Amino acid sequence: MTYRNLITASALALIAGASAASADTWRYAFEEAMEEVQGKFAQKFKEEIEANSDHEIQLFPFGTLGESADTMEQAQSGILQFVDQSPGFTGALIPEAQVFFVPYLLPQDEEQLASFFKNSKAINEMFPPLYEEQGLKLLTMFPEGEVMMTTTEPVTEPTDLNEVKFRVMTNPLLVESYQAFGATPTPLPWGEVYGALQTGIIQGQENPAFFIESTKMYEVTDHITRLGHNNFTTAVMANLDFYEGLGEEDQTLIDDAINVAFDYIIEYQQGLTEESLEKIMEAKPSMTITTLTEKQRQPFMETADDVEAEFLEIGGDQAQEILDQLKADLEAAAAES
Ligand code: 6CS
Repeated sequence: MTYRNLITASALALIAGASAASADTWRYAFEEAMEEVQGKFAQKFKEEIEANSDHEIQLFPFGTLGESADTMEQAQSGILQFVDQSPGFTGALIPEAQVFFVPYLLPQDEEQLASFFKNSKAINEMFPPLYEEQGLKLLTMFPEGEVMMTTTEPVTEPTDLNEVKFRVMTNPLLVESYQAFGATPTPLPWGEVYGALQTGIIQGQENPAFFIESTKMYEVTDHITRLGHNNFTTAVMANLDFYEGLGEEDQTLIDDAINVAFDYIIEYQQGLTEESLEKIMEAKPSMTITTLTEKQRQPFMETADDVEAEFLEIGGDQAQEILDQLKADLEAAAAES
């Protein structure tokens, strides 16, 4: 090799080295299994990032890094670059995020919901600074489906929840909401729910149909009740220092991948609730699925004002502004559809 070629080869090696150094590995944890909704979103995000850059995304499904409280700590400290966590758990950290547990606030119509999450000023403009105070960059929030109760005894009215120890996520307003429904709310991390139902420590829990099916909640409860009180909301965040330390190109890469994954997950969930309920009935034909009538829903709906008032008490400094904006956003989404 001539001296000149040697110099060129060394320069090329240096450039290759430099670009290899900027091909980073980013860690992303979520609260569900790989083939559940959060896992599907994460897989699409990974696919987009890896197709459009040299970066690699390492996915950590539920259980691999501990419970939700653990992954949140890891994301805040920068061990994880990305985390998916529901306000059901983040509500204790960001009081305003408890707003998602005012019953009957979110609509059931999936198109309306998708439009609300995509365009909401509360979600896209008011929540991000609140997450930033906790060292987190809020990237998106998305719905995961109608929340249903699964219980060991049938439920058609609040008195049926009397004495029922009902597992809820560790969110103070969710506790209030189940108290208002007449139950004895029992906040537990997800990993303890199956065992607690199996051993009779609790007699009920709530989740979307896909999760009731995939986590086999029907094995340890006998009745599903659809009271239309909520839709499961989740949020994807990045560690704030990590995100702010990136160049504009990488920030755009992440934002674009989030947008693609958002559209994908909305489409992925079309028909998922009914398919999941069918699978549950195939696996356990004795399971009952009861959709409460408007009249039966009435006493549950009547608790909403008190829970909303409680939100204004415990929902942080911006509770009122967030609630007002969220309602305006919901009205806009309803008008659009
Ligand atoms: O109930 C829970 O704790 C869990 N439910 C869902 C749908 N996703 C993750 C969360 O941990």
